[in-house]
Amino acid sequence: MTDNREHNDQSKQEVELSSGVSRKQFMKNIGGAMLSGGLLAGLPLGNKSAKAASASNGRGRPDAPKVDRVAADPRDIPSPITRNRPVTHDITLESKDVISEIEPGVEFKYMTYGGQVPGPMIRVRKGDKVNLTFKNNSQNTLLHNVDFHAVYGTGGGSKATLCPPGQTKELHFKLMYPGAFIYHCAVPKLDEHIASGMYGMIVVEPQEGLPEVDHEFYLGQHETYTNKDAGEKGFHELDTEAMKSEDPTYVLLNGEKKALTEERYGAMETEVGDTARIFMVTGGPNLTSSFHAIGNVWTKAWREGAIASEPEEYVQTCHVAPGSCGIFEMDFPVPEKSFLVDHALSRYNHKGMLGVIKVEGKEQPHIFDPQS
Ligand SMILES: [Cu+2]
Repeated sequence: MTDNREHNDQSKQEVELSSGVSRKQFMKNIGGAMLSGGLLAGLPLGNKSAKAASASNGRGRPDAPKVDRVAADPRDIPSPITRNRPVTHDITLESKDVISEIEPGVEFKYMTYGGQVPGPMIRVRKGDKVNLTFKNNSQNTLLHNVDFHAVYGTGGGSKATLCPPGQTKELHFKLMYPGAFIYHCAVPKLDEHIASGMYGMIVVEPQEGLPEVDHEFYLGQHETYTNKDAGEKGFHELDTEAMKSEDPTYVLLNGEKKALTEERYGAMETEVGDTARIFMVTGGPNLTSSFHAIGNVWTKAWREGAIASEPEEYVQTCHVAPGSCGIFEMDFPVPEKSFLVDHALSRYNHKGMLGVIKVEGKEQPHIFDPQS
């Protein structure tokens, strides 16, 4: 009886979470659909496009709902877990193809989980069970599925969830080990699907929970390969030749160029004296992030999201490999704008990879005194 009630309480939370995302996305789709249509025909081709056009398969601009934003809100994640008993979660994950902008004027067909990049963060506790419903939206055109690195079993569930458009599949699993893990699409052309945005994170908290912090932020890096130059206006198609050469057009944090900065949707905000935890997932499909906070340091770092291990302390730059995650804690002793970059810096300088944490508060000249 008690078990049942716990199950129901938790189910309700999860269902509200998933339907909230869907509702928000639905409204975006409606708004976007009214604004979209035939905007980009007839623009001149740059060097890269001219070259790529001759090799193009001629698909052109595909038909998918237009949305204004795919960048996941880094604060829109489930709360830390405080319970001390296992529960069962009913979780629905839906794949959605959408057209959106990598940067203003640059359209791309994203494949997503839940209409956002990275896909919704799932948060559970070691020992919990999940009843997963995977839905492939009926407006999609391709097979999709989910491979959870948090799960023991064939393909991390990718075979069990393989699903044509308009259908749903179910998978039941138990979380046997703690950590932060990627989930991603794993169909035969999996590199194309991940380069189009199909990845997210499942956090399996250890039974003792996570240390208390003032803020948590959810970030994902992936790179995409298009048939036009970065910044060239128009519809960009995925360029499989560039992908095979691992020569990306864009390297992106939360799916769009400089999404989490003041010039787009706003920086992440903290105050002097606060602490923050960053959940970082690298989708790839090919590039390893050299993740670094300019003007700051990872106070604690759990590489690979291996939260059962002791953290390393005061780490400057951490590799987050494709198909992996990192958990990083930060202190903010002085006011600043900390730039989160991939320290392979051409990815920041030329390919769009940047997020900003704004730290507000009183200057602390005994720690940092710029004398100006
Ligand atoms: Cu897929």
